[in-house]
Amino acid sequence: MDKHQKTLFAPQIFSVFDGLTLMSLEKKSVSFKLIVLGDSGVGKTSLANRQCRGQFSFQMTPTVGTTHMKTIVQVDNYDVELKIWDTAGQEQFAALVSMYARGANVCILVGSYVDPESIKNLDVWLERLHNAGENPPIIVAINKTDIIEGAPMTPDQIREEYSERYPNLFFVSAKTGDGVTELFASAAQEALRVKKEDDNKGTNIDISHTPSAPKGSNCC
Ligand SMILES: Nc1nc2c(ncn2[C@@H]2O[C@H](COP(=O)(O)OP(=O)(O)O)[C@@H](O)[C@H]2O)c(=O)[nH]1
Ligand SMILES: [Mg+2]
Repeated sequence: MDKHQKTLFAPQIFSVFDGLTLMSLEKKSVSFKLIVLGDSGVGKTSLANRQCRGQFSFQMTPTVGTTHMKTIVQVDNYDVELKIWDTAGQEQFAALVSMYARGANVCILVGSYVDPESIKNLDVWLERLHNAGENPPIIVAINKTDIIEGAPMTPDQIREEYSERYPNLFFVSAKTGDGVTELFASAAQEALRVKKEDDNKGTNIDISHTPSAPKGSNCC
């Protein structure tokens, strides 16, 4: 190869290499519907507030109807947007679960560490979800773990009883923020996993390939 050929060749190699590098580094964006279910007062709204706004308050006004918050979680080379559908957990709302849960990509079931009844009721909420014909991946959050006094079961006891049924089990506190990032990261990961499985099955699902969203905020 003479000198002239070398100079012609090199830029071609680099342009192919650059193209491949850019393709593999390209960020993808995807958006999911996340629903939060559980008894009233367990901290569903507080967990969404902690994740989306970095805030916590003891003076929560009970959620009426549904509210929406958004958070963006990075999973691999995806910006995963979670649209959080937060709703009241009152019994009278249970009849509306089917409307609320329609098309949910992932569900966080919330129980309170200091309210064993609310943990037992995780099964009830799951049944309502299934009765509504929805079968999204489930993540369980046992919230209020900052309250040590009055907790009837230890985390180990809860794990022993529930982790077989609910392998994605997180102990969290909306008050201190403990475990909350991991909780929503797991929700994003599960939703993405299921979506990729569906894509591989050839289901027609819209994942938009867009450039990276601005970094720095995981907030609404
Ligand atoms: N100590 C403590 N209190 C919490 C926590 N999360 C929520 N709360 C309180 O529990 C009450 C009910 O919370 P809320 O988010 O409205 O529950 P929701 O009805 O499930 O949406 C409020 O007074 C919250 O401040 C937590 O992690 N620790
Ligand atoms: Mg609420």
